Amino acid sequence: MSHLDPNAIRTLFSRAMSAMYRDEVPAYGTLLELVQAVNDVMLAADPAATARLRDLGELERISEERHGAIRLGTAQELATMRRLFAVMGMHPVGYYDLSVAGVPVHSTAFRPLDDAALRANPFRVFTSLLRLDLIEDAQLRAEAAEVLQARRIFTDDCLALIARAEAQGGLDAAGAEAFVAAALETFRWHPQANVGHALYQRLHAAHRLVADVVAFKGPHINHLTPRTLDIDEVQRLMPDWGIAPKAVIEGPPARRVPILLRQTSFKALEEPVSYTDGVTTVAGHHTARFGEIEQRGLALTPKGQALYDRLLARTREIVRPAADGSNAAAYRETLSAIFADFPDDPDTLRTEGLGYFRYSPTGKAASASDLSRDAAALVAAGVLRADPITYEDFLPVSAAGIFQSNLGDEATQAFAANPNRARFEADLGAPVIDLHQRYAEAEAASLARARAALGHAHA
Ligand code: OOG
Ligand code: NI
Repeated sequence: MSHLDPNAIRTLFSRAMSAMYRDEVPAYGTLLELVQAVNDVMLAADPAATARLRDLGELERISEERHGAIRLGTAQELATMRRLFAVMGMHPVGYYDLSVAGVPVHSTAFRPLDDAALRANPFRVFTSLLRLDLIEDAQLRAEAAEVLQARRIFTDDCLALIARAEAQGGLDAAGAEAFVAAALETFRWHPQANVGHALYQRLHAAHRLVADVVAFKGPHINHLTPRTLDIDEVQRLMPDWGIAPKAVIEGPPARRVPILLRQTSFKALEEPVSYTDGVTTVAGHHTARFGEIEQRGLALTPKGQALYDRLLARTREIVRPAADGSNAAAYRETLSAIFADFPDDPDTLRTEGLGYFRYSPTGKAASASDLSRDAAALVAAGVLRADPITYEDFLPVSAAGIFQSNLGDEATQAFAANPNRARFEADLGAPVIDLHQRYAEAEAASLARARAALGHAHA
C-alpha cells in the first residue's frame, strides 16, 4: 500500500482548516484578501526581493502559509494532539512559558522540521496547555478538572485513524482524506457550551482563558494567521478594509533586514453561545476567536536572541503599550530608538554571529587554498553566498501580547514567572525539540554541502 506523504496530508489539513475558519469567521477571509493584495503589490514593485524569495524556495509557500492556535485542558489531550500532528509531519518545537505575562498556560508549537517539509508547507499550530495549578480557588479548580476529564475532544474515527497511521507507518490517500475530515472536528467552533452559565461566569471571573478552555466541548481554533511581506502596510490598510487592528505591532521594529517575527491582530469577536447545566439554558456570549497576520525574518542565534530580549525589555521599561492605543506612537518611537543598537545589515548580523544563514556556492571558482578558509572568508571572497534562514517559531512576549489584546484589559493579571518545562514534557509524552539546535543544524548542513560542491568543482 502506498502512503501519502505527510507533507501532503498537512497541506490538505491546512486548506480544510482555512476553509472552515473562513466560513466561521468572515473577517478572516477579508484579511486573507488584504494580505494577498499587499503581497502582490510588494512582489510587483520589488523584483529583487521576488527573485530572492524564489531562490530560497519561499515564493510558492507564501500564499499557502499560515499558523493557527489552540488551547488544551488536560495532559491526555496534549499527548493525543502530539500523535495527531505527527501524522501530518508536525512536531513540538520550543517551550513557551506565558505565566510571566499573566496567562495561565504553557505552550509549544507543532510544526514541520526540515527544510524540504517547511518548503512544502510550513503550517504550524501554537498549542497551549491550561495550568489549573495557577488558579487560586481550590473548589473551582476541582470543578474545572472534573469538566475537562469528562469531555472527549477527538472523535472515535480520528483516534482509530491516528492508531492506524502509527501501526502502518502512514496513511494511504483514502485514509488521509478520512483523517483530515475527522481531525477537523476537534478544531470546530461549538455554539453550545459544555457548562451552565453560572459556572461559565465563575470560570470567567477566575481568568477569561480558563473559561475559554473549560466551558467548551473542544479546542476551537482561535485564529489562523497568514504571512505578509509588509506588515506595516497591512496594519495601515486594515481600517480601510473594515478591520480594527490592535494598537501596536508586536515584536521588533520595522528594519532593513527583518528579524524574527512581527505580528498584529484584530480583536476577538463577541459570539453568541448557549450555556446549559442540563436544567437551565441561558443565551449568552463569549469572545475568543480573532484574526492575526505575521511577517517573518531572520532566525537569531542565542546571542542574537539575548540581544533582542535585552532591547525589548529596555523598551518596555520606558513605555509599555497600552491596550487602548493611547501611547502607540511613543512605543513605536522608543522601540525604534532602542533597537538602533541591533545591527541592521546582513554582513554584520552574520559576522557577529547574531543570526543563522544558509550558505551556497556563487559559481565563482575557488582556489585550492580557499578550501581551508572559514565561511566568512569564503563569503568575503565571493565564493559563497549567505542567505538569511527564516524564523519558523514564536516569541513569548509577543504571544502574551496577542493573548492579552484578546482577553481584554481587565485580564491583565500577574502570576509569578513559573516555567515548568519538565511537567509540560511529561504531559506531552515527549521532549520538546530545541529550536536553536534546528537552525544551527540547517546552517551547518548548508555549509557542508556548499564546501563539498566547491571541493568537487575544484577536483
Ligand atoms: C495563542 C497566542 C500566541 C502567536 O502567534 O504568538 C500566538 C493563543 O491566543 O491561543 O498564536
Ligand atoms: Ni498567532
